[in-house]
Amino acid sequence: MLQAADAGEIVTEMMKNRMDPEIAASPIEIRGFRVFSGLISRAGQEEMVAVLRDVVAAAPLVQPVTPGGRQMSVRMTAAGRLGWVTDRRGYRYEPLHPSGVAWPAIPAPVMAVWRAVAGVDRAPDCCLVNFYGAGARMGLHQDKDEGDFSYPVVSISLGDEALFRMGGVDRAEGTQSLWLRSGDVVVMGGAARLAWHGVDKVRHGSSTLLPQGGRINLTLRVVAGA
Ligand SMILES: O=C(O)CCC(=O)C(=O)O
Repeated sequence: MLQAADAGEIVTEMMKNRMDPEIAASPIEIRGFRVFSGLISRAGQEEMVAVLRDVVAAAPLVQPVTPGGRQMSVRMTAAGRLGWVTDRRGYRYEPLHPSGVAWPAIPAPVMAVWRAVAGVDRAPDCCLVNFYGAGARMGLHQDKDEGDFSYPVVSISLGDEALFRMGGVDRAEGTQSLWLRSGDVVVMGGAARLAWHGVDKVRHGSSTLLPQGGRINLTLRVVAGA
């Protein structure tokens, strides 16, 4: 956990990056998923989109296929030391974008969200960037390609609203759904770290953050040992 001495610095960093410290201190908990509704202000979201444009310029979005050959509806790229990729060879983390270039660094405003909510003294290795255009969704899955599940996954929503489905570690457990809005942050840690989750649908055009509509989701992950 972060030391108490860091708390003041984290609040200062939150304010600088237009997060609400009161929301950061009082998430709601659903099945172990910690939900920070409206953590990032509209101005903060706009700043984040601006820096993400640089990420996408350096490492363009790709529409990957699963190991089974099914094309995903979501387009993806990444930032950080490692990026998550999928193709016929499998799901894995790679040090290079499929084009052969290194992934860009995780932008500072995104790192600030990690520091505000992750509660661990370790930086993430990967920021997976998912872009949901009209009709895109993500099936129920577990995030389990990382080497150490003691660190949380931090998920940031920007743009159109998404119906996020949360289950348990056992796929047979029931699920519960929640509409995630732009500026919301979800932490999947502890009992929820290996919980099944997915995005059933996105209300295309429901947010004005992205001029053409669409949703960006960022997931920050520690990929220890990779
Ligand atoms: O888009 C979301 O809210 C969830 C993304 C996700 O589950 C993932 O990238 O593993």
